[in-house]
Amino acid sequence: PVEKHLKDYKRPDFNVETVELHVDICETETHVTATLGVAKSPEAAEGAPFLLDGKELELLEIEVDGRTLSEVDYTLEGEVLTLPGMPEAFSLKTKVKIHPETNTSLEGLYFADGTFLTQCEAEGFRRITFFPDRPDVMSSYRCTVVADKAKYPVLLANGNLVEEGALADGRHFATWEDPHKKPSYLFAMVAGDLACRKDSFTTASGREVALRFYVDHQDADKCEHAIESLKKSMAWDEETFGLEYDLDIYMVVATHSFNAGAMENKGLNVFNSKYVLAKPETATDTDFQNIEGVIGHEYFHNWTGNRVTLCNWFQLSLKEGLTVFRDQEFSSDMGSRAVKRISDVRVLRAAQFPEDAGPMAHPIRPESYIEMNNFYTATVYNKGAEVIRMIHTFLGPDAFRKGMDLYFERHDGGAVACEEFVKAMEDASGVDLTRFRLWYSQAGTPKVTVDRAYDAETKHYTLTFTQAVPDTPGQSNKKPMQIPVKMGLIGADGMPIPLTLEGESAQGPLERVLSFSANMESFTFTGVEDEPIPSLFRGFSAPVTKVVDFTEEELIFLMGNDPDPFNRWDAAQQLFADTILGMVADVRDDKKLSLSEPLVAAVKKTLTHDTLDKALIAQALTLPSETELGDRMAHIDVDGIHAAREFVADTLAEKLKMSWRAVFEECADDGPYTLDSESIARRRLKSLCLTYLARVETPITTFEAFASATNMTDELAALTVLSDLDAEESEKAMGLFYEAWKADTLVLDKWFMTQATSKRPGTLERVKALAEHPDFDIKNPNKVRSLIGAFCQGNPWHFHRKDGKGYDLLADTVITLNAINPSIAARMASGFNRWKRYDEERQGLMKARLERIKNTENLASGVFEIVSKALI
Ligand code: DPP
Ligand code: ZN
Repeated sequence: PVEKHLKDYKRPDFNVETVELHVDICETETHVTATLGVAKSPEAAEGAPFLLDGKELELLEIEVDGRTLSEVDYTLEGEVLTLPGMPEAFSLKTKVKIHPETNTSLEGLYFADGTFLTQCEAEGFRRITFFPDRPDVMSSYRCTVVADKAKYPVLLANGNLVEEGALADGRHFATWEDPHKKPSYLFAMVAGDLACRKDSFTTASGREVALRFYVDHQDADKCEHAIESLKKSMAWDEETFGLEYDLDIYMVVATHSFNAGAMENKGLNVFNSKYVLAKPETATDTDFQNIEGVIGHEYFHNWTGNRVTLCNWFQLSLKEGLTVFRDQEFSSDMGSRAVKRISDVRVLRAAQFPEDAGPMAHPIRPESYIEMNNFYTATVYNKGAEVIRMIHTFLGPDAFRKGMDLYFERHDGGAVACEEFVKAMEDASGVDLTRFRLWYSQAGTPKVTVDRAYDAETKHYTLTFTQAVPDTPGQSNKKPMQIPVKMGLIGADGMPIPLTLEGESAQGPLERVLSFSANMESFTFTGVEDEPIPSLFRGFSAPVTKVVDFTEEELIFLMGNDPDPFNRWDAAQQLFADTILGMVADVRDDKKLSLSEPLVAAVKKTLTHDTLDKALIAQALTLPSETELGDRMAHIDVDGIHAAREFVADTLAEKLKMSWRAVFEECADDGPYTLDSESIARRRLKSLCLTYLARVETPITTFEAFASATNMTDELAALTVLSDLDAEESEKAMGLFYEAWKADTLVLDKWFMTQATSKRPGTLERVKALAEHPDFDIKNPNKVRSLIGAFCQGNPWHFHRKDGKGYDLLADTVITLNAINPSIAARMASGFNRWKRYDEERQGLMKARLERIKNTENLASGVFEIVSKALI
């Protein structure tokens, strides 16, 4: 496999101005005729050939300007078609045969669950026709889809419908035209028998946009929330960024067979059905929130990604980091900002921090890749969004908006790099972002250590920050980053203290953003009457790990007094993590464990607080996961962490039994299900109480909660709690749940996942049995993620069994998937990425599995990239 490098990037020698596609779908083969209007670029080198990508295509015909080429006129080697000696401008026509009906990779044109559909990002278009399949080639598309009318009554492609009609033999066609130039990765087409839910949206300038949601007929009653979310997204982008939609129609197609979450194809989004379909009986509060977020995300791409696109794939974060930032802001405005921030940071810590500390660590703008699909990562997406957020923090909302306006003014219709975005922000605001740019080129999570010093005599308080950016593969001796530290100081009375820096004459504000960009830097505050407690990195103002020598008492103080809700939560998490990790050594030495009284009291105080947002209470009192705790240890002690965490949970359950019960009752509600923040918060806190209560009450009470649930949020919460219990009620509930929902594939994913993440003994054996269940399908990525993915990523204690059988399951799955769906295989293979963090015995077991995968015949390049990097 070849590695591609950012430093080798050159603009294309040939541009394709127009693309005319004719896609003739038959049951056992599909013919694609493409007519490309090509023009040589003025910068092209003398004699440069025209290069086109093609994968698994059977070339039937090839013509230039109406003349059929013979085999001496071109070469077709591997996945590249080379045409030498082309004129300045010409028309190229190719006809190829492809097989969507047997395409299990779910890239290019594929057939799944009765529908033909496409996924072209990043490099899927080359599986449909020969094309310079790179994002800096932008063209106008006209696409005609032909298929059997009875079987596939719905025929769609990007843009506007310009013609449709019947053909001989019961076939029909539809021609779509997209007036906006776009890169090939945004092409989409669909042929299927789908229900259509219609709505419309009137833009700020008064244009009416038709909204169309295409779903399976049986799912037609589950689109309401997605449609409302789309309308909210459209209005939000107009209000927040002055951005309107630009076509007369916006289509969304839902499929159960999809590699990723969703895809922003121009005017024709394709969605994983889990991010479209919902009603209270089948979807949880989290599902509803995710739908709103993903619908928003794909809609926002229309400007950040489609109108302004990428010049090459190394720049992926230009569209993804920015669009994640936009969807996070949208969700924050629709619900609770603090709760949204906490859940985003949880994701970052659970997925991105480990990635940044592992063999695949890369900057948000990677410098090389073997398989682009492997770089749709938490780093590019989530850390990328944090980088945009830091620019927002440094500039403030008004200057940030000016920067966005300038970015669109300069680059609308273009294919650009991350640099263009940073430059626009800099030019619009006058803020120098020179050092800040290191966030684009340096990988690794900076570790910031904070030392505190109070001088009672001078009333000076000094914070000294030290940063270390760890070495990552291919990068060492890094430069210090520019880090925004949003902070405040809190007095013993819980009141904020004015922040006057040394040398300032006027009294400072109560909160400020320090810019820390050296290896070590001190900030001295004057006029501080008594020693304060600092609240640092408020709202998680930078994607770093902070090390502050807070005592238990100080963390409890912050948990109860910090005016920043994010930091209250973070203090609670730090307190739990310190406590649990502090016990791991005692577990190893078989010592008796005990939980501190002040901690128990602090938990009780938070739990029974009568003015705090219930959602924040629930978040604060959710213990850090075993994975997250492991990540805080240099050498992960799987069994020690499990035992210590269970002990803390059991003890809190026992000691605060009455409170959990009282709050549980208080949160109960028999009214109809509503999706407002308050109701969501109430259900969340109720579920948390249930998890603690199940540790001390009989399984019958949990079963009753399950049986009496009237919505999926409560039902799944109870089922999840039951799934951990080694009791007959657990089996009984699983059986009832299956019987009730066996016709709904998305609900069955929850059934698989709940069993895969269970703490009960024998979970691995059950997962293996479930992989043989008639409702499991290795070809369906949602099923693979729900069962095998959930087990390997979300159940560390069982996955890391000492007999290596968990590892065997993962290796076997990767090898099977390698031949079916390489992109999902690669993703699964990354489950071994942290292998060096475990004890020697486990390291040996995982290494052997990695080697077994590496030695598989016909290993896909993406899987090769993951396992070979892991083995270095
Ligand atoms: N571009 C897509 C998204 O993130 C990824 N498939 O929305
Ligand atoms: Zn995206």
